[in-house]
Amino acid sequence: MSERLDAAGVARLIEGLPGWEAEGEGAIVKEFRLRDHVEAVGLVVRVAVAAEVLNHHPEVWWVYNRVRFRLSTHDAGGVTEKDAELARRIEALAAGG
Ligand code: H2B
Repeated sequence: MSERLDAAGVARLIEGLPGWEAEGEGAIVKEFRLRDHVEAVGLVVRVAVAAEVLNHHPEVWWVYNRVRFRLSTHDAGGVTEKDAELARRIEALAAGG
């Protein structure tokens, strides 16, 4: 199991992840605004596949063209390197990669 980051560790992590915010020490979140609903569907499905590959799954809030991902490692009770990896993957997918 990955170890949970403390507040300083979470702060360092999101420095390298533009637009991501810490929700205390417990989670990191980012909301994406896509061109339209279909673009949002595409991002959600790509992230779902990536999450399955990584065996690490985001919470997803989704309304029309807005998608918000909340990442936390339940097993560790906070943010870990697994969340960092998934956030980096989400960034790449949102950028079209
Ligand atoms: N996703 C997240 N976000 N946190 C977890 O602790 C987690 C997960 N655990 N996906 C995984 C699956 C676990 O349930 C399986 C058994 O490895």
